[in-house]
Amino acid sequence: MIFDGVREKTLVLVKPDAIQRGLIGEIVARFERKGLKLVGIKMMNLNDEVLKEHYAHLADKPFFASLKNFMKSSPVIAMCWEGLEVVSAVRLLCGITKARAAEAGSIRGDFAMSVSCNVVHASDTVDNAKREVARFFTEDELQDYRKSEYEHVYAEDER
Ligand code: IDP
Ligand code: MG
Repeated sequence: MIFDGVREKTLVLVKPDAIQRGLIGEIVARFERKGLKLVGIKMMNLNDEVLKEHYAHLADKPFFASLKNFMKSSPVIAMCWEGLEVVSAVRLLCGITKARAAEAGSIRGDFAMSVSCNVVHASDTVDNAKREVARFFTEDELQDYRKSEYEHVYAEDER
């Protein structure tokens, strides 16, 4: 039996800079090798409507228009990853917003130099993750399956 904590979900976007630089595989591999479970993935074009919602907390910033243009400059990969405390685990894997100051070993720390072009988006809280997963995926786009490696990724009392 898998307990509900292991089913926590988070949203990750592979941003246009990473698509252009051929980093999709590298980024997906970071989450896979951590032991996370991929439950949804698709390539999509973002529009102003979804970006206004997604980046509502930045709407009054001077860089908001250029952020939207950047996020519309090519398709993105939207992914939903699942695991125990996955929201905070994925934020740690991604590193801080300003990529050139992000910790070496993190995705932004290893692959990016910019504040804006920082290769990935990851949900920042459990509540926002719920909203963001629902924004980018319908229920039937999210898979429910058994991952056999879980018995090695988690201890008995964690899964
Ligand atoms: P986060 O992506 O690390 O959660 P947020 O503050 O939520 O950071 O900002 C969302 C995105 O907006 C960032 O990832 C980055 O692409 C862009 N952004 C944030 N701050 C700046 C800035 O000062 N200049 C330009 N772009 C920014
Ligand atoms: Mg954010």
